[in-house]
This record gives sequence, C-alpha cells and structure tokens, in this order.
Amino acid sequence: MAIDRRVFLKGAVASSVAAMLPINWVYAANRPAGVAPLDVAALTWKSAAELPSYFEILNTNPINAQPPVYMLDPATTPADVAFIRWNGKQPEFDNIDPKTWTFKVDGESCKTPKTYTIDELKSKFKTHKLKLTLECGGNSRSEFFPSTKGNQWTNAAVFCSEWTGVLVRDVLKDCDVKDDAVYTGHHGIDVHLSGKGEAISRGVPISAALNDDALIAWAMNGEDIPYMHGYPLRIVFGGRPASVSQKSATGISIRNKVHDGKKMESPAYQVPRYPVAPGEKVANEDFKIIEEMIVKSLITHPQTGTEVKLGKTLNVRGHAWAGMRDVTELQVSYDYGATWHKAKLSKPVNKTAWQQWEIDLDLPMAGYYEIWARATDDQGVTQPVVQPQWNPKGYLFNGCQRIAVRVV
Ligand SMILES: Nc1nc2c(c(=O)[nH]1)N[C@H]1C(S)=C(S)[C@@H](COP(=O)(O)O)O[C@H]1N2
Ligand SMILES: [Mo]
Repeated sequence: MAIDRRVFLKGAVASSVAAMLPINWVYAANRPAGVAPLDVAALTWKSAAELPSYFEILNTNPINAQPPVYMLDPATTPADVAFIRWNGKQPEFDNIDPKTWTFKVDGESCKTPKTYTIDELKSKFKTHKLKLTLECGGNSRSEFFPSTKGNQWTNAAVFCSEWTGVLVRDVLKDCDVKDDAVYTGHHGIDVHLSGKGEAISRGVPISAALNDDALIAWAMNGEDIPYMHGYPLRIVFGGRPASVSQKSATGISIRNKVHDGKKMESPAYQVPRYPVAPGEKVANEDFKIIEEMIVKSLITHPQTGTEVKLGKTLNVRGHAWAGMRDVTELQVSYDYGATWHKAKLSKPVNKTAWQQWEIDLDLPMAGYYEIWARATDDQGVTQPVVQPQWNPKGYLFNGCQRIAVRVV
C-alpha cells in the first residue's frame, strides 16, 4: 500500500510542532506580529476544540482559554496567543458578512442617531493604529485566598495587540453628544447562554469615551480581527476591564445615566466600596464599578524551572502596565524582597500600551531562587508582594508574579 508522502509529512511536521510548543517556543519573541506558527495558521477558530494545544481551556461553554505566560513574551501579542473570553453563546460566525455589518450610535443623549457600514467608518473618519492593553477584570483570580467563583485565570488573561480603526470619540461626536450624557452602552450580537438577551453589554463614563485613546477597530495586528477576538468590528478600550471592549460590536448607546446593560448590575465587574476581610460577605449595594485596571507586571522570560549555569548572566524580562496610568519603575528581587534591583523600562508607545522591561541578573551561588517583579505607576502606587485587597468576585489581583529558577 502506498503512503501519500505529502500528507504524511504534513501531518508529522504539524504534530511535532504542536507537541513542541508548550515546552519551549524558541525565538517566540522574534516572530513578527500576525505570522502564525505552522500548525496554527488559521485565525478562524470557532470552538474550543480548534484551539492549539498550548491553550489552557478553563471552560468550553462559554469558551474561556489562556496561553502560558511565556508565550506573551513579544511586545505586540500575536493574535493566536491572546486569551479568549466569551460570556455567553459565541456569535454564529458563519453568518457574519462584513459588507453588510452595521454599527449604530443611538441613546437618550445622542442628538443625531446614525448607522454606519464598516466601509463608511473607514472612509468618513481618520484611521488610527493603537496598541492597547486588554486585561480581564478577573485576571489572576486563581491567586486569591480564599478562592472566589469564576474562571480561575492565572496571569495570562491580558494581552497587548495593535488595533486599527477609528476613534470612538470621532464617531460619537459625529452623532452629536448631548450635554446630559453620562455613560456609554456597548452592544454586540452574542446572546446569553439561556438564548435570551445580550450576553454582555457594558460601558464607560462618557469622559472616557470622548478621549482620543479608544477605537472602533476592524483589524488586529494588521489583519482581520479573528472570530474569537471580535470579527468583524470591535470596540477597544485599553486600560479598563476588557469587558468594556465589546467584540463583534454592533453599536454604542449614549446614555443619560450609568448604563444598565447586562453585567453592569452589581456585583458583576464591581468591587466593595470599602476594605473587606478575606471571605467576607458584601451586600450588593456596597459595590462600585471597576472603571480602570491597576498597576501590574508579567515575567515572560525565563520560564519557571529554567536552569542557568553558575557565572552565566540571566536575562529576565516582561511587560508592565497600569490601567490608564504609565509605569515609571520596575524592580526585580531574587532574595524574597530583601533587596530590589531596577530594571530597564521602555516608554509606552501610546497611552495604555504595555511597557517592556528587562534586567540582567548575576545570581551569586548555586541553588534555588525565586524571582519577583514589581511595577510602580506614575502616582507612586506599587504592586503588593502579598495578596492585594481580597474581594468577593476575585477582581484586580495585582500581586507580584513569581518565577523559580535554579543555578547549577
Ligand atoms: N461581544 C462580547 N464582547 C466581549 C465579551 C463577550 O462575552 N462578548 N467578553 C468581554 C470580556 S469579559 C473580556 S475579558 C474580553 C476578552 O477579550 P478577548 O477574548 O479578545 O481576549 O472581551 C470582552 N468583550
Ligand atoms: Mo473579562
């Protein structure tokens, strides 16, 4: 029996690459944005089953999946490693036609409601490219003690890709924002798991929407937005809980009150107004909306478990971000916080883009080390090394990430 050699080779290469990926993705940082590894060329995944093996799937219905942290090493996150989160049923991607897709601006505080096609958005408004950090409000939830309900994200429910689109501000202004506007309400096509109503419809204070740092985007890293990340059009706000960055977006309502869409109700995406003890029960009326994310950092290189030869310098690096603020300092410790060493830190390429840091460490003797990283923002706020304020829904965990290495 003849074996079809081409098919055989293709399969062998694909599966060996897939098997390799979770262990050590050599030179991942050099890979240009938008260029996928051989076995994951398709950015058309529609189900958990289609995701590459390096994703950790936290939930299949709805899909919630995260990559290993070291795959977030590139300064611009490739689309095929960004975490994936849906709150309800995913859209029926096969029925999406970008030619007929429309985006509607309306609401009590909109004087001139309008509907745009994607082509109209492209031709009517100036195009902008921005790198925006999207972090799930529940990123790092698994680190809270006592644990809280919800997806047990480790540290990888965050990414920073480059988005191409028009400013939310320009589009809202074209529809005449009334003076009594308070908030935006964002809309998409995906429905609640029950099949009834929107899966999620959140928003931001009107002042945030009128800044020049949020987009209605049709491209991610210069390519069509993958289905999982909001094809064909996405509202993208960096620095805020990623839940306001509506995927497969169909419109924005300009509201004359705080938006009351799905998942705006307490305690979703909210934290207590006052400090509570770990595990304490909090009444729904005692919560407030999380408007901005907070200072945090990732160690993307090396991986935990790395062995380094005594006398060899170890390059440690990652990213840092601080919601709507800039990060002004990044420090690293390899002696459990007794001493801290200042890392080299890049400036953000634009507001809310994460910043790159790196440091060369000469670990003094053979043995086991933990490496900690902590960022400080432009208001002097630093990441805690222990757990930050516990809260019932497990949001805003920003304790230091730790890795372990061995000098041999
Ligand atoms: N239409 C739609 N947009 C959505 C969601 C959703 O369920 N439906 N989830 C939000 C939440 S909670 C997060 S954390 C981000 C996740 O974006 P990503 O899947 O591109 O990482 O999308 C946000 N936008
Ligand atoms: Mo989220």
